[in-house]
Amino acid sequence: MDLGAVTKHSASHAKPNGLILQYGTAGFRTKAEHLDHVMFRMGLLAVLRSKQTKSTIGVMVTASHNPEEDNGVKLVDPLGEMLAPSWEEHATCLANAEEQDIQRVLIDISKKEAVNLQQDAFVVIGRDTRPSSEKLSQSVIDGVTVLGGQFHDYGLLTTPQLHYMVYCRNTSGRYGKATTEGYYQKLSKAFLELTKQASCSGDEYRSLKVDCANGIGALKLREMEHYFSQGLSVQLFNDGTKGKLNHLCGADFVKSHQKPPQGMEMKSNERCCSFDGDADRIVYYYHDADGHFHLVDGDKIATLISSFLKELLLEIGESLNIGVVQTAYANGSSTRYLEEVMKVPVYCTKTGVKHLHHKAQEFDIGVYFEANGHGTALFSTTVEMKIKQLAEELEDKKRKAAKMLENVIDLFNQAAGDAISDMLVIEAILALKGLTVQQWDALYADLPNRQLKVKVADRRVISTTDAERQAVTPPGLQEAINDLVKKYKLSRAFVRPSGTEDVVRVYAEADSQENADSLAHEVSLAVFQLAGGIGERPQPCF
Ligand code: 16G
Ligand code: MG
Repeated sequence: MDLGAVTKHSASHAKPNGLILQYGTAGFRTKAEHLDHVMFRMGLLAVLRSKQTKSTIGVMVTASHNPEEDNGVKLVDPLGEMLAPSWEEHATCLANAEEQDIQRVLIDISKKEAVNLQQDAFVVIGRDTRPSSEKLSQSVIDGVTVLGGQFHDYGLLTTPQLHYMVYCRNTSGRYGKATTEGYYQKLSKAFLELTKQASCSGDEYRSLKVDCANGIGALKLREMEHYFSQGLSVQLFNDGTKGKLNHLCGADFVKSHQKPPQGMEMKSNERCCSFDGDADRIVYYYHDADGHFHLVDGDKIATLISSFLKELLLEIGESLNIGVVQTAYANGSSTRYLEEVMKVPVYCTKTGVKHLHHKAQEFDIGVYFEANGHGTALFSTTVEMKIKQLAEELEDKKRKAAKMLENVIDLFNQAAGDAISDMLVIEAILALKGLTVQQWDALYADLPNRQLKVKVADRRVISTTDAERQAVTPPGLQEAINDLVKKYKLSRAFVRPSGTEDVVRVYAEADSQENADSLAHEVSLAVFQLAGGIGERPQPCF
């Protein structure tokens, strides 16, 4: 480790005075102009992690659904997973170190993690379309090279594509080719093979409007569309040629405002979907004949996918254990439907893909989705091998079902939740089952719900347990919430400190929209009073 060179280069990526950042739910995120030093230092850290794991490590420059002025960075571990928790701590430590302490922190991490500094290091880098991303990814590269790491800069990629590249490279190409071409081919081939089995090929099933949040999803979907156009035609909106990234569009906007994005022409009963700014989230929606907007969120996606997988397994005659993983934000109706009607076990974890992903790995087949549209289905290696074998051995209908399951396994990006691969799986299932978006939506009716934010002096005063469904501190808060919830029917509410913004989030659901709004408001007031609210008292805004 040439520490002299580190010090010299680090000086040109100076840390703004007094700035403290945390490696949050999905990496560092803040205003782009405050991130140059973080990028450089994450380049350094990626080299150490690569040396320690003797594998390729990924660095993604993106702030997902945040405003265009923000940016962020996250590291991708060898099998495409999120960075291990102990390294998140190292990341925070390194990002906040004063200039004169950087050498010491690097040595400390290397010692603690027994990094062999003689080992080669290889880092792959991707970035989203933000104006600041190109320069920031250069700072990552600076960090990588100053520690003697090799790198490949993929340039513009969706976040899931970078996860895919890392996974491919660390499995010697067995999973797929580590190029965008390899990604397009793998997914499109599986999609086309799967949809070939669909008996109804009516046009209404085969075209989809996609709101790309004016982000990277538009570029990549455009590159990819001719690979799968025999099976699906996509019409792209908010493709970045005019509008601003994530502004009044994208999955986060649609989910949180429960209304269509700007710039999308929706006719009644047409199937539409939105990606977020780095294309790892997807939600569906449509307008009914009366002009009412209907959101088909991550919970309904999980339901569609898990019921399809269950049917295939039944056909094949295999009893593998399927589990569905959700968070506290999952609509109560979805949990009830999954457990009571579909008879699949449902588990709840803390918010953030890494928590759901981790839990989903416990099952033969783990389907995980956040209500906001982050998710995928994971298949254990044993299951994957077994299905491939059955697809060769079985006869007739069983063989067909096994082949279809094999296609589904190939379609899901096993390295991460991926809007593009989720979209193709959903489109294939709808075509195979001959379902319209309305029929899919009608599986169950969502309970009316409301999400609000409360500003407090220090959101860390709120701590939670039971997968964020119960507040432990401050004292009295949970009791207050319990009392409020009792006032309404079919009601539920919880609060948690955000992992990406300086606010406390409030969620409430109840038997009517009015009641959900009112419960959310009352819980906000309790947070404001008991957890040190600042600024104006929360107002009823509905
Ligand atoms: C991040 C997470 C997302 C989670 C959200 C919650 C990943 C890739 N992304 O965007 O899963 O839903 O944070 O944000 O893990 P919050 O803590 O501000 O509510
Ligand atoms: Mg995202």
